[in-house]
Amino acid sequence: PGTLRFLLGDQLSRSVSSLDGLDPHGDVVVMAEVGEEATYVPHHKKKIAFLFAAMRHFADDLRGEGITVDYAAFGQAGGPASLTEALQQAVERHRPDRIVVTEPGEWRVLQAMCDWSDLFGCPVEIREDRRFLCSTEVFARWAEGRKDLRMEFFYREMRRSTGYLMRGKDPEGGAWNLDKENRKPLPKTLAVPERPSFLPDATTRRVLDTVARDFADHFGDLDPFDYPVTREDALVALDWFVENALPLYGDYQDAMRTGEPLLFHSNLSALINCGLLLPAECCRRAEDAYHSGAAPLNAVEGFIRQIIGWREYVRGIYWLKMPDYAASNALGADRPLPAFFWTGDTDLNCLAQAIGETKANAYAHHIQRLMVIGNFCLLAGLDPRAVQEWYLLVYHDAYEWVEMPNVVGMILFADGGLLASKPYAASGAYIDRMSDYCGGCRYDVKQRVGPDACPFNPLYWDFLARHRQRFSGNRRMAMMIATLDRMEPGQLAAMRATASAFLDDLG
Ligand code: FAD
Ligand code: DLZ
Ligand code: SF4
Repeated sequence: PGTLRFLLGDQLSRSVSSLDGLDPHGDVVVMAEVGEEATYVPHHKKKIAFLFAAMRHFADDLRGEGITVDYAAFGQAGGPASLTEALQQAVERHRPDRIVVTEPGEWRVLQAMCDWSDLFGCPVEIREDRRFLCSTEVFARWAEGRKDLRMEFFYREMRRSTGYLMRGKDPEGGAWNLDKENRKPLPKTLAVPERPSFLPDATTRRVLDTVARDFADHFGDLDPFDYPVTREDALVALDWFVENALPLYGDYQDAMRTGEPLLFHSNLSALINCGLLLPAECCRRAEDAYHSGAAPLNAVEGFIRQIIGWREYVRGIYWLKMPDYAASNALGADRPLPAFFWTGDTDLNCLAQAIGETKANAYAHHIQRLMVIGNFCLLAGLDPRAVQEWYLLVYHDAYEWVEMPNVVGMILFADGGLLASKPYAASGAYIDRMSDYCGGCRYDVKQRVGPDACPFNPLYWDFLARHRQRFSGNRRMAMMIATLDRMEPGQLAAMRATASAFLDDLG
């Protein structure tokens, strides 16, 4: 008997705390592919394939170090159906003195973990997840007594505590945040760098067969699959990003182009969230690129802010506000998801592109998630629970700790403004400025009334009119509310009728 170290599918890092002090002679690492995790929401096929493949490769790496790994592959007769069952079977096999785990990324899994000691009659040690640069305790202390939990203030603290892009007490270049430089539309002729492709090896091909067979009814395309699934390939992807895309990452961070899902984004989120890359090493690589002159400050600051700012901040908010956060619905939204969220089959070209790419790649970049799909969910008043479930199952990087605050707080304003100081609502003009989608759309982005009007326009004004009372006290909304109030009543009524006809047609 020694220690059982239970490693979850999103904890695939050699430096994860549950492996601290591991004795290769007496201890056993337990890993399990289980139906419950793949189906509690029916994840995109590519996400399941990615995680199972990454788990199998990680287990092989551990074995290569001489560590004993008790691994349950999906679908074996008598295999475990849930994480709890997997651990139970492992406890029966190994009779350990104790169990060590790292805290999970979801509330429901933490609840299960807290029962394990009683259930198995064995001590369970739950260790902090040190991959995050701000612990849940430190975040709670930061939040305590503050009226305003804005990301920007948190981010400055994180810059100070990590030392990234700091000159003594001051931010490199004199400003904390260079976001204003990061909103350029993409020039039509600018070429996008070609990415390396990571072709499946025999282990990954076996996983792809399993997923094709056992998860055929799940959302999304399984083929082609070319995502990194090993630590080695994850490092290649990081190097490629820093050398080829990071220099223009800032400039075109908000831009969208038909047929180019990635542009200058890193596509590292799934690798960071499952442990194959550490957030700190990604920031360090980007910072080095700035200091060596390979990437400009607006790009590097923007990238580091997403990771030590937004990423750490949403995780802090999740653990601070759960479990009640999941049920937030400040705007009383209750419309079911339209069917095209599952097919991408809609005349709204921006949504067809963003959802189509989501279906193909289990990926959409931030502005597609926020200002196209998210903006639509907000304006159309879609049910927050249904929207949460959709975002959690369609993206390869989605776990509740990161998905939920982005959905509840950032796109839906369902937490009443805890996370965002104003709703991220926009009319078609924003999408037109930042993308080439409108040129290929059957709607006219300039029109606001009638069957050919871009639906985002009437929906935007209808949204403001519906929630006028709530937003009238918000300083950041004052200009839009004033414009609404100045609008000729007949024109507003016509827009609201157009919005209403569109929403009725959604079914
Ligand atoms: P890049 O643009 O290259 O950004 C670099 C890194 O910064 C990302 O890899 C990611 O780790 C981090 N990051 C950037 N923005 C955020 C953010 N808002 N919150 C947390 N981390 C961030 N990200 C997830 O990892 N999982 C999710 O489930 C998820 N759901 C989202 C849902 C909505 C509604 C929105 C608006 C955003 C969501 N995001 C989520 C954040 C962001 O869109 C993705 O992290 C990003 O698109 C991933 O692509 P990338 O790696 O190319 O990002
Ligand atoms: C997302 C996921 C999937 C699809 N499958 C597994 C699995 O079979 N085994 C496992 O340990 N973890 C899996 N995961 C990740 C877990 O859902 C994740 O650890 C929790 O959501 C907590 O973040
Ligand atoms: Fe989207 Fe409107 Fe542009 Fe069509 S016209 S792509 S619906 S923003």
